Amino acid sequence: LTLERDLRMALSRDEFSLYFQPQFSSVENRIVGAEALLRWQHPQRGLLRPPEFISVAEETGLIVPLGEWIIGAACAEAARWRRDGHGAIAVAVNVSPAEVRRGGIPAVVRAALDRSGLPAHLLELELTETLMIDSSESVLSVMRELKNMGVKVALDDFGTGYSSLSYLRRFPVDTVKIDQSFVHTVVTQAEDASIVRSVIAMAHELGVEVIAEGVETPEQAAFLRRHHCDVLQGYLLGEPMVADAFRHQLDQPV
Ligand code: G
Ligand code: G
Ligand code: MN
Ligand code: NA
Repeated sequence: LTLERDLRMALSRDEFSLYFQPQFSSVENRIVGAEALLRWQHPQRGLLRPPEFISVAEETGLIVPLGEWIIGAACAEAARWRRDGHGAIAVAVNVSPAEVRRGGIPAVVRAALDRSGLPAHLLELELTETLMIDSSESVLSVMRELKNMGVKVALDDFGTGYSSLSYLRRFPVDTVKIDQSFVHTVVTQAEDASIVRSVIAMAHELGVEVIAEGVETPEQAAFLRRHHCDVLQGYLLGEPMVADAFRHQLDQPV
């Protein structure tokens, strides 16, 4: 209850911020995007990560204004990278199932793009497979609206759901993000190596881009490059960082 009360005030008190984790092209080894990750600087509890408060935000409906803030802030930041002359750096935003089910996401995205001036193709929304288990018709129509705008859709935590492959067939997905649990064991477990190789090959046949998450070792990165994974993300390449630090990293020559 106190968390709910605090959450209600957090937006007006400007306590939320976005961290950015770099995403690298595996071929060129340069930054092609960043995943925005929400943080809450709680006045007493310190820096909180989404698992500590996002479910409360969903249950109370606060996820709607919060989600609006997140998408707006992410677009504004990515528009700034572009104005600073860094070329096409995309921003990926996590959207929770509750946000999509409540509707209104396409309008929120439209407003954020208009306000920021960010080209639609530089915004990617990360949806989870849990969203697609039920409510598939309404989810499908949201995805189509986003696609018509030119916004990209990524399937997050890919491979952890019941029927990941069927989602890929049914939904208009631009990108899959191979879940960390596969990436972490890709050089030690033959089965996971097979799964990752197959997912990459299959996604490419369907014209879907592949991002590997949770890349922590040079061996994992080498495996993924060898099997033509398009984009790498993980502590090896860069941790989530405050906006200033990410901009600073963009300024560095590779
Ligand atoms: O950095 P990490 O601890 O941020 O993220 C933990 C979890 O929180 C992940 O599952 C991630 O997808 C989720 N998450 C991070 N940022 C956001 C956000 O802005 N909105 C939503 N809905 N989830 C987020
Ligand atoms: O659910 P989602 O994939 O959006 O969550 C991403 C989460 O993974 C965030 O909490 C982020 O901080 C974390 N993360 C990012 N890179 C790595 C990594 O290399 N290793 C681990 N263990 N976690 C990571
Ligand atoms: Mn994500
Ligand atoms: Na993920």
